[in-house]
Amino acid sequence: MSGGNVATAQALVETLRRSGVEHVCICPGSRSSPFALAFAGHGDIRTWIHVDERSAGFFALGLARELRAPVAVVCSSGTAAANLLPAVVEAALSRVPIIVLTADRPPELRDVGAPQTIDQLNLYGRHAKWFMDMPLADGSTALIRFTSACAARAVAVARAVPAGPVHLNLPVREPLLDAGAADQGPSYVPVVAAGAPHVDAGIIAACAAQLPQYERGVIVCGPQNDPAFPAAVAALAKALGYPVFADPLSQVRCGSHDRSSVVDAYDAFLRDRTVNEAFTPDVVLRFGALPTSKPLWERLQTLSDCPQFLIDDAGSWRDPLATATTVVQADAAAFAAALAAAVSAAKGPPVWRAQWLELDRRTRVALTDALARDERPFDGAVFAALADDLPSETTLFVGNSMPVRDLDTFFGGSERVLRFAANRGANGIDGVVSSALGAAAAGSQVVLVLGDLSFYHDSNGLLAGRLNGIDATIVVLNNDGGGIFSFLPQADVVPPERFEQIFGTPTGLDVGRIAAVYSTGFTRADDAPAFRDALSRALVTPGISIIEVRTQRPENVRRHRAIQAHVVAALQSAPAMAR
Ligand SMILES: Cc1ncc(C[n+]2csc(CCOP(=O)(O)OP(=O)(O)O)c2C)c(N)n1
Ligand SMILES: [Mg+2]
Repeated sequence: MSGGNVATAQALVETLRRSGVEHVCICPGSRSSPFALAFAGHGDIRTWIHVDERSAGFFALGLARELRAPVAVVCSSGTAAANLLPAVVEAALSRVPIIVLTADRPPELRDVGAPQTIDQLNLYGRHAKWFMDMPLADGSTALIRFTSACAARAVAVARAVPAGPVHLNLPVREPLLDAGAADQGPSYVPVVAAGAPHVDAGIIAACAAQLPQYERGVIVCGPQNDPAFPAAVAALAKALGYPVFADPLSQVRCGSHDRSSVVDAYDAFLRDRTVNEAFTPDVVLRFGALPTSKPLWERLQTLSDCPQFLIDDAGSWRDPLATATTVVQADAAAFAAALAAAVSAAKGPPVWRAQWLELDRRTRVALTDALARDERPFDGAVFAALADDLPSETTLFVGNSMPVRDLDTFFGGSERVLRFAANRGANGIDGVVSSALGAAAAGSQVVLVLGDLSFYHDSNGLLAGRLNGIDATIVVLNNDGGGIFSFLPQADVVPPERFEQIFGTPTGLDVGRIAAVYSTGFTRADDAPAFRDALSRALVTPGISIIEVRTQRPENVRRHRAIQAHVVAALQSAPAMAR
């Protein structure tokens, strides 16, 4: 039957669009032609062109996370599809809805040595929430209806809590494009009705009765991507009288919500032994993923007698510390808002909350003071400058390794509406450039800060800037290798030359030349004023602007330790903790 491929592709694309997919990343290839053309010809779907599938996957992920909506990716058969695996893994773990559409050969060409043909069935294994090997198109009404149903279902599954990636494998028989096929539009588009998050009233009543009994509580907010969450958790903190230890990626540190309970310098003050020991809450309420700060989660792990509530989406279990004594499976924002309303009459003793807020203030002053003592380029100073200078409505995207940790330590809260993002599902150093450019494609002003190896790993992603006209600022913290390893015990036991070879891995790459290859802007900033100047210019310059800050790995370790020593000394004079 003729017209099958084109009509089926058009039904698929139209149903995806009507189900909420407004963006697609398309990678070149022949086998995927019907789908690529159906997307590109659809007037109401934004198309983003990528050559490298690995970058395309991460771009889709960054875009979908920023939009909080599903994004599709289309690629050809073979290793093209295999290159999407890292992004699928990250999307699964960081709960981002992406719809992966891989073209494939028809069944008679599988496993018989046909070119560009690999086994694509369940290619992403359990990392995909749903997989369907679609039937070959035959132009029949029955198969077109089935295709539409699968497209609607794919979006529904990707969105369903916890969100994640789905995979449709699309075999296409030649001729790929049936001659003369006209766009008829689908006659059948199922609509999925998904309800708003609902929190069980019984659970709220039980928590509302129990929690006010604990005077010294603490709320810990890990990575979260729900705009409704900060205000809800602020209301809960106020109602209970608890401080909120907020990871930057929780979106609670910065914004126009009530931040009067927010503590953001805990990563530094919990490294002080006396303070650490004094941190003995009666109860912990933990929301979302595990916070970045190792001193915080290590301390939570030692609080074995303390009830710890973990509030996370139904069907998930993010408790690697195995400290949760009660797991509440609920939408975080809805739970916090409902509980805040239910305990609104209660009030904790002000001294407990106040003393952590005061310690927080003193720690931030000590950190600022320590940074001011040395003007030489330092990763922490970059984040402190960003905390001062980033305009409202900016998304700060950070790479894994040291950047996400330095963000945690050195980026204090503010009233500015800032969003924070990182690929913290699998913590890869791959795909960071593409994910950040994907976030920029959502229309946000994006500043990305990442290490030199992470930059190298996804420098292919920079092409998206030229192909798709994206504006973004990229700050490369260039310490010529993996700086994080110098903080690990390996650094003390492995001989220096072997350490450099295996862990340091200096590449000697010239960031300026990479920038030139991709025709991006480039500035090297050698001190804080030069950085601030470069940043302010980059923020108003169209296209991609790269700012390189060169630092030294061993020196970086010394600076971190000196700053920590300064904080500890400054806190010695802090008033005694309540216990
Ligand atoms: C895809 C991937 N490969 C390897 C690692 C292990 N890894 C973690 S941090 C790191 C070094 C990163 O170096 P860079 O981006 O320069 O940041 P720095 O450590 O210097 O801050 C490596 C190789 C990883 N997380 N992801
Ligand atoms: Mg590095």
